[in-house]
Amino acid sequence: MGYESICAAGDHANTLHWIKNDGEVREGDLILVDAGVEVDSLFTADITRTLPVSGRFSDAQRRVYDAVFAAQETGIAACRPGNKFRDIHAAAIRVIAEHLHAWGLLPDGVSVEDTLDADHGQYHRRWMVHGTSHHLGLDVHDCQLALREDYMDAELTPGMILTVEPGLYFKADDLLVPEELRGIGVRIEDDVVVTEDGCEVLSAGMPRSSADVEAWIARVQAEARR
Ligand SMILES: [Mn+2]
Repeated sequence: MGYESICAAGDHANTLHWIKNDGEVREGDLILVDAGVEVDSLFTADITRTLPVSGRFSDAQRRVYDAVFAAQETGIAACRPGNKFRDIHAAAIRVIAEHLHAWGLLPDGVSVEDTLDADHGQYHRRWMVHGTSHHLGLDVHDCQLALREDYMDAELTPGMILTVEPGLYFKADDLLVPEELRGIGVRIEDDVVVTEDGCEVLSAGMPRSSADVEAWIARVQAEARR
């Protein structure tokens, strides 16, 4: 294992580093699995999938999942030479903010631009509490002590390996969101290598969209029954 796996069902997914990995796995809940294999070279992967325990997302779960997926797709599209590391988060968090705004979760009168304002906004951070990316290598958070100009403010260059992992987290006791969203925590994390003209998703072999995840679970369950 590349790091302590996080296996969090239901509301436990809303605790960012649920490494106790206990709790019931209930039909109708989601289970978030953040795990990576370290290979003989000592380099590690860092991948998260959020799966519906029943095999099918509920409408509310799918709405949250698809929002996170859209944010991730936008973040991945920002992984290209010429962009800065921090542009990945900026691209993904805008999509998250747009969805929260469309769902009416931002305070009255707060626009997407308002919440994205670094000094006077950031209302969305209640539900997306971490960065979208980190470098990945020998350490799961590789070079995390690097200076700002060498990390957050640095330009992406071919060969860099990064994670892209937006999420949305609605705690079971969060009275600011509709009841149907409470207890839903979703993160989707993939590993990409920056190429000459964009990036390649190294973990694309594992289904990512909600429809592909459902088809994946159905396939595994059918094989298990055989
Ligand atoms: Mn990660």
